[in-house]
Amino acid sequence: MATLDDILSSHRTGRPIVMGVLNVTPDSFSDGGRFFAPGAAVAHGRTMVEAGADVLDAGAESTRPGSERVSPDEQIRRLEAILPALVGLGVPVSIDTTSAAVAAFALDAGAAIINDVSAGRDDPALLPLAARRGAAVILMHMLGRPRDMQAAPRYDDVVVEVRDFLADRLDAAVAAGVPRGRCIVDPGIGFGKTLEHNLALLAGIDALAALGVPILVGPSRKRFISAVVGDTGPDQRLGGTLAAVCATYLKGATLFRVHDVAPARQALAVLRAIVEA
Ligand code: HH2
Repeated sequence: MATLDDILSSHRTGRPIVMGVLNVTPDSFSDGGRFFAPGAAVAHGRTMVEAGADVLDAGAESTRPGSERVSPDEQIRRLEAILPALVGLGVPVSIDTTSAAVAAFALDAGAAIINDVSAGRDDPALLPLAARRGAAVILMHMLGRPRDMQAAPRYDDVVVEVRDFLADRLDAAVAAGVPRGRCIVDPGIGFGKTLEHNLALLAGIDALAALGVPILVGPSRKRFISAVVGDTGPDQRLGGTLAAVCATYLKGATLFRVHDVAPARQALAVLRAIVEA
């Protein structure tokens, strides 16, 4: 079982960290509605911990392409029934939100990490909150907003632009008082990116290592997989998910946000054994 310190030093130790996705939403792209009821959500969290999740990422707002915003009050309403029980499972809990009010509520309930897909741009109070509360922060790249991000994403050099964006957001976090050692970066697979952009980022993930903080990737069940292999439903994308997890681990990513914890854990255990042989 990994501690928060294990997670934050994983880029130095090479320890692969599996983050299990828990969407408490009616509309998430791959598992919308399945874990909306509190009992089902907590049971799924327990199943993921038993399967080897090092951290659970709970979110109450879908960020799938085209999704609409969920108010902070409604996010808190969805989370209050489950967060204490999730924290009680004994692994660090991360809160997937761009709202400082929701993050503050989750930290009060025992969450340790704020996963902000806007990297502190949506709510100016979020990074100062993380600083005050000593929380770790995941800073993710996104071009545009979920409602319109897939309209026509354009980059001159996607790897360089994502790296520079994340360097700027790291500076913003540090300026707000969050120690660099409590930050994690994420290229934001599928957030304002075409297939070519996603593949270039997965292939070039080592360019982010120069930032000197752990790298998280979230390829799980995403649409780029069917863009490669032909149309498949989200729950038919495990093979593609594992390919992206393994390829990026070999290039320095150490945190993997996945829906299918046991297969990811097994793939990473074997991959690490091969690397160390
Ligand atoms: N992807 C999703 C949501 N949050 N957070 C980070 N840091 N990185 C990601 O790649 C990422 C994320 C989208 O996946 P999911 O939670 O399964 O779907 P939805 O946003 O529809 O709830």
